[in-house]
Amino acid sequence: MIDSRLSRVQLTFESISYVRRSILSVFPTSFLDRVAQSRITTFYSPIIYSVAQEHETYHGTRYIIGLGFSAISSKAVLTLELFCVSTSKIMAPVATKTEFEQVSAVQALKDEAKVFNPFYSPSIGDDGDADYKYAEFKPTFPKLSWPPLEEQKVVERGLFADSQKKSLLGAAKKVRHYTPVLGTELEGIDLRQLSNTQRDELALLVAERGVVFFRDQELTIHEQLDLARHFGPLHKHATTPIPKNGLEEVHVVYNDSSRRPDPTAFSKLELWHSDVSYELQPPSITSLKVITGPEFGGDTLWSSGYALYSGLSPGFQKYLEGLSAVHSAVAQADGARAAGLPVRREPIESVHPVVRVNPATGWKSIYVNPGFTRRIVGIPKAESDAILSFLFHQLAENTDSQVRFHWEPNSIAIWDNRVVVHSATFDFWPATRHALRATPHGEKPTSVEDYEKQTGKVAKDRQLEIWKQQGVDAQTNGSNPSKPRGYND
Ligand SMILES: O=C(O)CCC(=O)C(=O)O
Ligand SMILES: [Fe+2]
Repeated sequence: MIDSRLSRVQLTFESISYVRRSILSVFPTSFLDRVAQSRITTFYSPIIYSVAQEHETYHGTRYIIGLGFSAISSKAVLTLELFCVSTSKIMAPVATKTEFEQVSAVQALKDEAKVFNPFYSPSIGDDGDADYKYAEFKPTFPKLSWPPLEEQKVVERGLFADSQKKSLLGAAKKVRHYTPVLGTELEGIDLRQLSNTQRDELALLVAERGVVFFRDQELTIHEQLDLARHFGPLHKHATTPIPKNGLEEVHVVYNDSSRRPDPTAFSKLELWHSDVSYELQPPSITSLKVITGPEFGGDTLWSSGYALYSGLSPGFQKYLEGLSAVHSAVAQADGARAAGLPVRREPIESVHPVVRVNPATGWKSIYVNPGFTRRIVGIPKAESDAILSFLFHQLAENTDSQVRFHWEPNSIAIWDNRVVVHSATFDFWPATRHALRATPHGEKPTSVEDYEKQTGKVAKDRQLEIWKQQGVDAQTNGSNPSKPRGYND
């Protein structure tokens, strides 16, 4: 129903009562009469839009002013929007004016927005918003054709790092661990200024902590790509959008009010993934920078494959260490084609070890993910289904081994796709959220057996190593099966 959004102003107020006073001082009472006044004083839902007034300014066109309110704890955000709606599109017949006035702007937005499955990164119409600060980074899907990827040389930078990471951690104002298992924020670091020594230490820190966060990062996408190149040759995604400026190594994440997540099209479980794990050399130290984001919502979660491994019984760990699984790009490519989008490189399927060893840490991690892992090979299908389902649910449901990050514009997360899976949230529609990813290839995933043969070292369980360092004499899981189980209360 909305032909175009003419303008949008967002103001943040210290309190809700101040919003009310401001509205009263700006708008005539006749205007406010049309807005449900009770809503202004008592709104509980995060966003309430009310269509407030209409004008017939010129032939066939109505202007509608939409008022949006959102409340975040003690702060209040007021959004004023001017929509342009052509009368031909307004539901006919319009029974009464009162009825028309009750059409909420949210409904209008819903009618207008395409629903989408976020897993397939569908196309987005160009809204001609050339004034948008990051217009050159909006998504596009050029019809390109790339050959299959060949084996690439990767040098593990984490192996060059000092184990104490003094150069990097010493430069940080604060090192803030989010959970014992994963997620660390470094404050006071400017990623543009890192020396190669600090970059190597960052590689090791990310391999250890799974994901590392930075805020207020001014680095450009070119600088972000340069940093990624330090860790490995850059990956180009076969189906997801690149920015309009043509940088083929950049994966664009973009959603705005014109598209709304379709809850019937995907499950939260399948959204958990490790990026492009179907590649022969899936990514290692990957970065995502949010350039535009909602004030609240749009968080991303990561879940630790090290912790998943550590939480299993020794017999099951050993069993999984001998298995491999198929990771497939086929569904992603099919989804792109079904949406009428180009597939720039033919989809592939790769077989990777179910337990892989991170070469920087020597720690073992479960390497399967709901997004792309389809089948454990060499065992009955039913057994594969049951094991994968169990592992997927552990990744998605074990909140003790997850971390959740709330982004601000210029936040950057750098994660090790070899040892964590991640999942975005889609709770922020109709706000705009825009992010850019740089993705270096890692090594071909290494099984425990191959790692131990190649390095002469014994691959380790992260949790046991940490307990050992702390002097804790911990029993391995399931070593005392006769112990009675506790109950919830
Ligand atoms: O939007 C996000 O937070 C993450 C999207 C994603 O999975 C990715 O870019 O790898
Ligand atoms: Fe991802």
